[in-house]
Amino acid sequence: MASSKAPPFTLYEYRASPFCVAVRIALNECEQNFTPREVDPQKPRTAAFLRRSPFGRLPALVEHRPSGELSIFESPSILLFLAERFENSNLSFSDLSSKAQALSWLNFLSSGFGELLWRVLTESHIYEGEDGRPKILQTFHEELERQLGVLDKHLARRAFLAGDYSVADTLATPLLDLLPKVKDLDMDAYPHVISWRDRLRSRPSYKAAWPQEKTEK
Ligand SMILES: N[C@@H](CCC(=O)N[C@@H](CS)C(=O)NCC(=O)O)C(=O)O
Repeated sequence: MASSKAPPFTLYEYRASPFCVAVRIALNECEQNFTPREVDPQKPRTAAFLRRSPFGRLPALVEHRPSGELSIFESPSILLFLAERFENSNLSFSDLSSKAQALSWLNFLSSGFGELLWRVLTESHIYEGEDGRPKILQTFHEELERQLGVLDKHLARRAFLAGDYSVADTLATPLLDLLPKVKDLDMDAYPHVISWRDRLRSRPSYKAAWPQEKTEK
């Protein structure tokens, strides 16, 4: 029987953003319904939105509680919150050491790999042809290859970053979807990263994050 209750969460998002995709996957892993609220990143933010996400960035997750709203911004914080909030979900940590492992990889993906990927894409697509850019791009590209090499070696001996599936894999999923956009990147050099990406994409939580849409190859 359909419930008349409003979903407990509202997700303020820019649908195509990898950080917002990661939160949708996490909500699905925790089997939580949510109301999506699309925010146009080009338009000025409302005061109400800025109270929930002080820098005006997306995603922001709001939990509606009897005592009031809880707002969380920054995707790693949202993922961590959901993992702790739903202790019987696929995201919950089995013990402190698996939590520490997952957080190490989560932070690397958020500030290291994710940041680098964004720079490579920006340099190659937006500033293509400008003086001085190719050298910078080459440096970023080499670092991306180095990081993918480390990930590949790590994943040769485990199915997921921290052993079992965790929030780190959740954030990785939409970041891996960006790799085909990187020019001159030979993904065949990273077979374990490719099988990991395929394992992540085959999860129902990923498919449910893109209703009525096709997955980009
Ligand atoms: N570190 C943030 C990054 C969020 C982010 O960069 N969001 C973009 C959408 S992809 C955004 O809100 N851009 C608009 C802006 O910065 O004003 C997170 O993980 O949540």
